[in-house]
Amino acid sequence: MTGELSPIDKAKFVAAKRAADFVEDGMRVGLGTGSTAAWLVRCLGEMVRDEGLKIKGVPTSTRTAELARDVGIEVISLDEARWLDLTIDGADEFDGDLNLIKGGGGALLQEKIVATASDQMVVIADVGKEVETLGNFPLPVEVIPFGWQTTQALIEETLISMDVLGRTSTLRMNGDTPFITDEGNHILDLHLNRIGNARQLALVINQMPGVVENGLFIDICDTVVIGFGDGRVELR
Ligand code: ABF
Repeated sequence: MTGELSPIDKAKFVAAKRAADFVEDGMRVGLGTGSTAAWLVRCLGEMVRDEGLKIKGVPTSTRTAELARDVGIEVISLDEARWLDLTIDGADEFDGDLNLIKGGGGALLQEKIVATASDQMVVIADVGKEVETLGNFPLPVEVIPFGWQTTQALIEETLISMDVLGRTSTLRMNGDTPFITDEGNHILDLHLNRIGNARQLALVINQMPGVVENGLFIDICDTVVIGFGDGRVELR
């Protein structure tokens, strides 16, 4: 499954492989999105095929749903599962309190709903995602297309009033057209540099009309499995 991997892919793979140990027979498992989560889905597919592992997977994107079915994992919807034992997902940044920025892959809304509906959330990440303070990675905010420029202006004005360092935001594009999420929305990426009070910012952004969800995951993650390019793994 792995062949010759670059150090970054090896780091993602070993984190995913270690996190697969959290999965037990009979579990309902939230399946994350992104290249690290894709390794996890492939690992679980192997366990289903070779070890007879029986799980039901709830994917966090159409991409992950396709991959999960391809590797032989039984896929169900969140409404069928209602509650999950465990979610394993990637992240764009994590800090010492295990707070996260997610949404670089554009699936933050389903990812947050699924993670919140889980007894336990395990994040898998290469060591490059570890930061002292969140915010170097642009913060994704999912907004409805109607009046998105007005929503963007409101967000920027609010950032100024909150004295947040970086205040620019950009509409995420897919070539020449706006990126469209699985729910048919747009994404604004906020270039903040450093987020002093992530908890407060997450609440303030989510109160604005037009905002569907933001990529700050506060107090949701229980464990981070960190992979290194030399094959080492650490748990936080
Ligand atoms: C998802 O995929 C995210 O929320 C995050 O944006 C991204 C991480 O991607 P990768 O694992 O490819 O770095 O988990």
